[in-house]
Amino acid sequence: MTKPISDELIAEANARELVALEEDYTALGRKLARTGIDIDRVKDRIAGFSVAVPSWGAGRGGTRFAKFPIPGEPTNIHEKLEDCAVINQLSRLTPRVSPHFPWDKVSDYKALREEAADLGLGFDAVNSNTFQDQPGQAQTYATGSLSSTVEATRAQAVEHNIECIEIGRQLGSTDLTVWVGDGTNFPGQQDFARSLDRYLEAASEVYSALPDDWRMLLEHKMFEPAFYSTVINDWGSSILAAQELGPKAKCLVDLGHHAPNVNIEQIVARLHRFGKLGGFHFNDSKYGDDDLDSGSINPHQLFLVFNELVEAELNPREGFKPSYMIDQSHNVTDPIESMLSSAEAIGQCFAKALLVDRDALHAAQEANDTMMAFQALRRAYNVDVAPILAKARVEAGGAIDVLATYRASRWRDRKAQERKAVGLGAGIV
Ligand code: LRH
Ligand code: MN
Ligand code: MN
Repeated sequence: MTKPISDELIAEANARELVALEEDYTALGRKLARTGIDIDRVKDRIAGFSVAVPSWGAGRGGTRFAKFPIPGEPTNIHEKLEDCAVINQLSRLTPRVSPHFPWDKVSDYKALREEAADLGLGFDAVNSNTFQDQPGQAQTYATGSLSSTVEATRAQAVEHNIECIEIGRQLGSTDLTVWVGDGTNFPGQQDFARSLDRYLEAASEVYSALPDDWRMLLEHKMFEPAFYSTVINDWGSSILAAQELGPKAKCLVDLGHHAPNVNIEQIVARLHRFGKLGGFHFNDSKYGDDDLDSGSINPHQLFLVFNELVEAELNPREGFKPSYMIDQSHNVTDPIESMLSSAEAIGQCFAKALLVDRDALHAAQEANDTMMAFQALRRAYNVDVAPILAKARVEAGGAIDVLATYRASRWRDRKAQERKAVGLGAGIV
């Protein structure tokens, strides 16, 4: 196996932190034991937890105004995989990469899978792209894709999604994530009902091509690029479409794709209640689909989402198998550093949700003791769980201080010598 960062460097960095970590872990273990929690069991759950990283997040993002590349940025899927391997090697939380097509197109997917495996990585959900035109493409997506009024355009979008499934099979994926930007900018531009009819008919053709063990994850988004109406605009349209398509169709919740102030944790509980919670695109947002780093704006919301996920896992109803992915745009940071920090934030929220005294919470809920129900959540949220994550990491060969170790490795400087420079231009959506 190829390790991008040397084990010796990680071990040296860890040696400087180990005594302090043991002290902190022991102290936290004592504190948690007083409330009947075995810290090692929480640590074991963290050791078994993972979140996929997006191939497109490995490069510097940008806005529609500008992109500011950094030296050493990856320029193709091979270099992106290397950077993703660094994130996983240090964090031990991100063993899978979610690819996007045609952005990550190569000629040999079997070889790509082997290349990833050699770096200690597998592939997560494949993402199709029918929101941009590609050079040489027969039909334009200017009129939409799966919902376009143009039959040949819909057929092209269906074909692209089926090709993504085929690529995904070769990569070892079992989920196809479908986000369409289809929608309108003017009242009257399209008929709401007929647009959805066209989407459903085309999406059902994609659905029919899914292998038995695959899922189709429908990702809704309220607006952008369409600013008046979007075909799959919210979780309501998403779950209705998923119910119409069949049991393999589930809903994917991108945290930045909702109306401001929407109660996302309640949406999570609702989707789970009806067996339709398929997965997440984690990121954070202040205004819209900002794609900011997970937990950087509203870590409490992220905790509340994980609180619902822990509840859902305890009450599986029709199963519980959500895919966890990061979907961020790193405009002003080194993407590796952002994803290290984000994976940590996501893992911390999961750990905190595991600390909630569920018996106390449920008893308070039954007794209508509002304050004590809230305090059950508050107590868990207030715990600094960093030593649990660090301990799980170091036991799995990762770094105690992921960012300091990454900087000590001088990875980006070294890559700046080897990789060709990225061109200027607008970023991704
Ligand atoms: C759309 C989205 C979707 C795309 C990704 C690049 O805003 O969240 O998941 O595939 O961004
Ligand atoms: Mn997304
Ligand atoms: Mn988005």
